[in-house]
Amino acid sequence: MSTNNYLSTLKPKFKPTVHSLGKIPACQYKGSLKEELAAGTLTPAQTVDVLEDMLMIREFEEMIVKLRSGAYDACKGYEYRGPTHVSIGQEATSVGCCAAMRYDDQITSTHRGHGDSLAKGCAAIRGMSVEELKARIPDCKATKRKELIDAALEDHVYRAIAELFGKEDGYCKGRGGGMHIADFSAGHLGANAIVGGGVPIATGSAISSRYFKNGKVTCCFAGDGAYANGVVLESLNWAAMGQFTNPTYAKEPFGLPIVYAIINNHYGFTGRTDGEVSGTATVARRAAGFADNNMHAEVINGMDILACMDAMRRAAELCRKGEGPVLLEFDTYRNYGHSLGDPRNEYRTKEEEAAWKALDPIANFEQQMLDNGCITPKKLADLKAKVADRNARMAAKAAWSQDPDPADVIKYMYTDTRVETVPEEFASVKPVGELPVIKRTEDNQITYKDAIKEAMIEEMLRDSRVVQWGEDIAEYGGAFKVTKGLTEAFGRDRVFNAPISEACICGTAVGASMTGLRPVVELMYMDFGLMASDQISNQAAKWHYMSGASIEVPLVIRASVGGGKGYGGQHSQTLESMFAHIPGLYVVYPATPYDAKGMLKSAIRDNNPVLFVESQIMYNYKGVVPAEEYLIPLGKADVKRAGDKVSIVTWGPMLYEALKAADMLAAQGISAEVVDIRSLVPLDIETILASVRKTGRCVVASHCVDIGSYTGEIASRIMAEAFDSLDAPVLRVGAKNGIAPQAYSLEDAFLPHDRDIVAAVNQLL
Ligand SMILES: Cc1ncc(C[n+]2csc(CCOP(=O)(O)OP(=O)(O)O)c2C)c(N)n1
Repeated sequence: MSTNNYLSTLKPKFKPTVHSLGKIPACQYKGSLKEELAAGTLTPAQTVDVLEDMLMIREFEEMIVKLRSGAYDACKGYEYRGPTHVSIGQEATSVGCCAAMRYDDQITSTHRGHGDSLAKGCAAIRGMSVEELKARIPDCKATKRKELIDAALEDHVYRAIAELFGKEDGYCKGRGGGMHIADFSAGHLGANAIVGGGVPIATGSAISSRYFKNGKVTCCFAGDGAYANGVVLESLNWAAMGQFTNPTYAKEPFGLPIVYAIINNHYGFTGRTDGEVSGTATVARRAAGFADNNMHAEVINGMDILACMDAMRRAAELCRKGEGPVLLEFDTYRNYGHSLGDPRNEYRTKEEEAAWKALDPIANFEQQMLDNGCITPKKLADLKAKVADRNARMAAKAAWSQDPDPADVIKYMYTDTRVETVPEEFASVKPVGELPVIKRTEDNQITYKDAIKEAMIEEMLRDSRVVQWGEDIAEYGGAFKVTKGLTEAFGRDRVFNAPISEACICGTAVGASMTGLRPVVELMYMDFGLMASDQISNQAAKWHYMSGASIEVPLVIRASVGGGKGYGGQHSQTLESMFAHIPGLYVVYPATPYDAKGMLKSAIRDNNPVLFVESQIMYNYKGVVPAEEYLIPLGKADVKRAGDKVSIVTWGPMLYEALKAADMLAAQGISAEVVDIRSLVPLDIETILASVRKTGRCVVASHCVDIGSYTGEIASRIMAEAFDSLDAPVLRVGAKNGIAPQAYSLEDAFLPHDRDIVAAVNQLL
């Protein structure tokens, strides 16, 4: 094995000193439209564009307000059902940020994200080439750029309203709705209804940009309320970690190209961030806790589009130079309440609202445009009429457009694609060091752990998009040494240490996988997956469906189960049943070294998110594993032992108990068939049913605690689909409905054994 290139010596430093937290500038923009025009940073035509975009957003959200009271004439009779989180008052921030970025840069947004979505789409469309525009709106016959842009903007409003209305023509085919709207073709990586949920995703997309060196910046919009949430703070820590910039670790130091754009409208749902539910006067001060340069933090007047554009321009430039991450706090206001059901009077005053309304970002910018000759009063009136008319026509068209077919309710849950052929640019992988040697016995046996490592080596050699992160997985090789040697072989850009943040380990993988990487991430113990349950269950599992299949999330989460080692209640749980309950995820649990290698390779090539469960007690189990390439498809059970009197259906380490039980039953003259399902989702129910139809009796066994176990799901399907073949009810064997204890005597009593399976079979017979 090659030596570790990444070692540096830590010296004790106990000299008395005082750490300075530095300064965070606020509202320093001193420019004016006149100066921007004179400097050429803005042209009169661009001012019209950004004004049009702000008007489009205002019109869109006022439509929602009017729809609620039945006062929107354009689609009279249409009843809007859905959330009403409007961002009226915040338009300068959305449009200013998006207009100041490159058109192919990326954003993530929030439940209050109509403004961000519309702004990003507009900015992307305005930056597209004629060819890109034609590809976006193939039915449009126009050829001139200006006409194509107008048509694309109209289509943009239409598809955004259609999504809000839950229509098939919407950006996400009505599966996402306004709170989960996304348009990946315009760099919009999704709005998120989980407060803070999109922040690690944005961070992951910046990992992709850094890795691919594509110059893209991600702007992560999130509210002030979100900055109380753990996963958001964990994301800041992640983005700022030294590993990306410290030459000890980074061959080419380059900070993550991400701008955390805090939309500080001063309220969470109703809780006031400054002075009530946080202890700092500015949210931007959070940055001081994560990076010695305060992440270049600034507070910006978010009511002034010029200040927003100026800040975002500078921030994106820093990111493109490798000096990210950057944190910008946009001080702004939401004129309405949390939603239209919120009357606001319990927690804020009319005076306050009036003071902010006087700073209305649209009215003020219009005035500056008039003052500086960017627009005439007549042209301004025409522009407003054009925007209102376009929105109204598109709303009417959307309201009466086609609803998704109820028969398609679970269409798009999974994708059936995988990487059959690696594109050439990713296929020629040269390791940067020696590959770890996998030790084989004379009869070609290797350990389960090495089988996993061999799969990873093969897949990393095959496809440079396969990258890994997890706690301590670099030189140390992970808590169980599964990744030992991979950093030396492939470099720190491809195998790096994660901070202790399971939510970010999984959440960044989601963002990275949406933007071209194929991450394989490690959860040291499956129990810690609960820390990441939002990112696994609400994000990884749902984005393919919620986006109407416009994005795939090809990632693998390797989760290691500690049960059976005397590690007690928080390091021993077998939780695959819980995750199998979440539609959108694949959940697999191979039990043999042969299956582990073949299935991990399939998981890495698959374009669905896969939870790949491993067991620590099996890591040193040996089995014959060909050194050559082979794949085992996900969702295929394997009959590990044939029999005809009873079926034992199982997975994971319980397979070994089932095989011992089958031996014990054979001694009693009972022939047991052992079916290893290998994959919970997708489940190969046919192989199970075929076995049960042959034997007429079945015991389903696993290490999961019985209550809510997937064994119950399998038992109920057998009873529903093979009832006529059954000679007895299906029985289940699992761990006791308790908490894994540390004491050996107790853990032994807690976990299910061969004897429990034998007892169940005897009961059946
Ligand atoms: C994790 C989570 N907790 C609570 C909620 C309910 N909720 C929706 S919006 C919101 C307030 C969010 O405040 P902020 O991030 O400042 O955004 P704003 O609504 O002000 O735009 C809350 C508590 C949620 N959607 N997600």
